[in-house]
Amino acid sequence: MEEKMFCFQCQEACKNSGCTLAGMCGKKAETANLMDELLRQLKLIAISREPDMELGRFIARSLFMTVTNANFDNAALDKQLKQAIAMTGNTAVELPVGILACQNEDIRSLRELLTYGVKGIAAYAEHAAVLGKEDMAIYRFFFKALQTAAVSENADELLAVILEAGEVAVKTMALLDSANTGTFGNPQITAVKTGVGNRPGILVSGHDLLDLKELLEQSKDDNIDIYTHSEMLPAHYYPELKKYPHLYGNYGNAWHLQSREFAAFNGPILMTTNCITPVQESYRNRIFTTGMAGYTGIPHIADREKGGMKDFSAIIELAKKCPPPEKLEDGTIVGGFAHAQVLALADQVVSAVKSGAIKRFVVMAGCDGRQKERQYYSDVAENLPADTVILTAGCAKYRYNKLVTGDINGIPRVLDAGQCNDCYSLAVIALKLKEIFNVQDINDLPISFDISWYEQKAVAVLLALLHLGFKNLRLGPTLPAFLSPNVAGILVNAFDIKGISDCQSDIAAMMVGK
Ligand code: SF4
Ligand code: SF3
Repeated sequence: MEEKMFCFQCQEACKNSGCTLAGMCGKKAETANLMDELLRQLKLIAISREPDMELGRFIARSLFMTVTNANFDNAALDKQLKQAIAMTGNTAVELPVGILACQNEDIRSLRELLTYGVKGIAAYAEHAAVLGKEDMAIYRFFFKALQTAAVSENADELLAVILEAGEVAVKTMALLDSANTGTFGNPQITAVKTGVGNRPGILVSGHDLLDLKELLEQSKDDNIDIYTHSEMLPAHYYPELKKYPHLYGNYGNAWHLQSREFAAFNGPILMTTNCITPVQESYRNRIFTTGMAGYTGIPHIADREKGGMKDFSAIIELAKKCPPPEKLEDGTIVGGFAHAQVLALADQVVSAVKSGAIKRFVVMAGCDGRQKERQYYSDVAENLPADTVILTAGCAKYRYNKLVTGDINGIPRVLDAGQCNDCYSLAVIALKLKEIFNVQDINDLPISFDISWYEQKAVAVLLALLHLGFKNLRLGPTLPAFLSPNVAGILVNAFDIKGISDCQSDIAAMMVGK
């Protein structure tokens, strides 16, 4: 059958090869092709224009729209494409459309690895920009990376820019960390309820904390509750958000269970970023998008005017007419272990390591997904010896954050730093431990990595970890389809990246630092 589209940017690419008729994520061919056009046009902007703040921000927002499960709205993509065409300067360069236009599979693989890393960085840069923090050096890198991904036929040159993307990813996550903590305070240890109250609720998903803050402010006198979903869970850890008594709790799990959980929620749902999945009839008339998220036929809350707030009144008014959420579970999740909080506990952590009470930290950060192979991550978490501590960030945590309980001398066995971008916090913690324990090589610390990935932010985080010198990472549940055998070989040789095997073998290997 003739291919209608080609996309292999996420872990759920069809047959771990590529989606060619429609996306496993629900992306239609028309949407995929619009995204290809948009990407081509962004590359032409990078080739034909000098970088500036306005163009940098436009590129960041446009790339964010093409991240997996962020935007399925063809009209919004078409509008963005038209703006991109208007912004493009004069150039004699003619670029073909689409990934497969590059015939050499290794060059294609390197170009796409770079492009996906930059998409992830762009999403984090946009989150920081929303909070007033922008860095021209990051935007300048977008130009360089897009130019290189567009035209370079040179594997060494592409590899060099891919490694630079890791450095820029660290810089961008640091910028976002300072934007988040500067605006909302440093995350604190917090127990978050997973049950429900008896008032109507609004469910907020995605990663945009400012959207949540403005919604909390606008709804504080309306006798309704606000719940977080998936990657919004860490909002509860921030002082400037947890101070609202009607921020009730967290509802449901990671993104891929949303169709069942949104149906049961009964009230309005706000998707602030990825990950939205095909909208079901049961909640079609009460789901909204905002920011770079979008979905055809679903109301979109407009951007804020400079200095103003978004207007969430339509969602709040709808909530008042809805029944309270149906109870899915009843318990608590403890989190808030970002770098400031963990470093405040540094003495406790160091003495637990020195006494042998903590034998090893296992970083199990990243994304969750629907493939049954991801049961591996629950199994690993559950079967890790009792003297290990799991460091996590991102929606991967839902595989085990209600499963693994208990503590080691008061230090919880699962330390949740926050959203996927808060992997930065995990790196800061590791670098601090390196200093405290006075080891030469960060890989000599008792830390293992068992990372799960799904979308392109995870690619940016992976490149960031490689830049920071971490080696010997496990990456699963499958290695990316966009890595050609040769490019995968380069990563394996240079960084000891490996796929996952079975739970018991991987645990045994990790416990001896392999
Ligand atoms: Fe397929 Fe993933 Fe691309 Fe969606 S984002 S079309 S699931 S590869
Ligand atoms: Fe999750 Fe989509 Fe990646 Fe932010 S919400 S980690 S998958």
